Amino acid sequence: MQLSKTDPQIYKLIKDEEKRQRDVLEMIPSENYTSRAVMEAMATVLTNKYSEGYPKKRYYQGNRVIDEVESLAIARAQKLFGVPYVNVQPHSGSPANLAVYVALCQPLRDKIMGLSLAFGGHLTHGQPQSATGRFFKSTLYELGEDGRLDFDAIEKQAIREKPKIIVCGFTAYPRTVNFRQFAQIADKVGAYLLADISHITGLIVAGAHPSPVPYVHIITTTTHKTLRGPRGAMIMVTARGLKKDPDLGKKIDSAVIPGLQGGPHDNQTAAIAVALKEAAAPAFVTYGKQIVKNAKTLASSLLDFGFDLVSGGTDNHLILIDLRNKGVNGSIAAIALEVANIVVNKNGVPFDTQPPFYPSGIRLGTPAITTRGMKEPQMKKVAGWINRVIEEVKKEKMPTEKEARNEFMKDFKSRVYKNKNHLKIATEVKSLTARFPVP
Ligand code: DSN
Repeated sequence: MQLSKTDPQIYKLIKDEEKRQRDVLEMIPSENYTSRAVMEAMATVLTNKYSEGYPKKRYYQGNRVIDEVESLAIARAQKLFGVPYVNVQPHSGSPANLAVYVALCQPLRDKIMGLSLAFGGHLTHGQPQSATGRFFKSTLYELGEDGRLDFDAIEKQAIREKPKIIVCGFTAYPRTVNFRQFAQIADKVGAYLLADISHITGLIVAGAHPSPVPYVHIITTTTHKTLRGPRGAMIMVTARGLKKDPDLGKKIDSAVIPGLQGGPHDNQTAAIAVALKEAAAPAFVTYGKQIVKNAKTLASSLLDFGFDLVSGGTDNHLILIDLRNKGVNGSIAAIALEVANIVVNKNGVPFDTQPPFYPSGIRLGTPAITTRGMKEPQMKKVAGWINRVIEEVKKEKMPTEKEARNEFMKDFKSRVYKNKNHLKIATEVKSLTARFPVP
């Protein structure tokens, strides 16, 4: 490999990361392992090209081949999702969402209504810390006490707040999203309905989650989560969207470029096209369904160990554990689990009494370990390991949030890093992951 000679430092770091990804149980629900073919498309001469504009309407010469790449990616997405319009250029999910707001909303006047980050929404669904909540007005909805969408409350809020766009789509919601109910509310108040399906795209393609296509106007998705493509994003407009606004596609194209971006990343576009072809193959249906079977098995084993799962379980690829009944903080649990080679997120839970930096829960999912071929028997093992780690962590006095931010944490962490229980589990995990190769 040329890189090992020209830049041995970076080469070594890449190899180290390759090993880390191979050794651990990668259970962050937004992560996955792309295929070799996707990575090959990423690492090509397509990275050398500029192609501002759209196929056949470019501001740069020399785009004969790139036009074909982008048109192919668009055609594959249109067919896979059954939508008339697709833009494959957003560099990632956040710019894709911003592009939709730029296309449809007047700054500081029109309102976006999305789920609050603290309840499993995303920064770009109108959070005040994000440009989407600073450049536009926003109103954030919350979940009900059962950890599920409360459509009565959402409807009342929509009638009161009159949003221009309602966002349905979440980063930490373990249940099926009822797009039809959202559509009824959006129609009642005349709002555009945007489904950000980033987390569940692969499940939708596999038929393991209902599709939003018959109900919403616009869909955004990243391409690297359950869809298993490269980092990137797409914006789609449905037939229903074009019926509401025949210019919707054109408005979104203009919002992406010249509104927000210059040139697309053409190597990324090619890799998205490859991922879409892979997702259209019958094996992907089996994959998507297995993600859900694995998550359900993991959830029921965790319940058997007395874990408190937000909403009581899962219908999709992810599980949110409220660790308060175990007396363990989510950040501390995530650190200890990583020592045991189990990689998850610390995460807030609905009605969390702790701040986001030091939240009460962890979020974990099955997309990446399912890509490795793991099935139900392995999920039961994983639940057992998680339980053993948490039982050990329970013996520690939890740092306060203030301690977690200062020197005290160094000592605490060094104890966790040397914990014999966690290290023993790390070895057991490694002997399992060694049997399930990454692509
Ligand atoms: N970072 C993604 C996630 O982990 O859910 C959302 O952008």
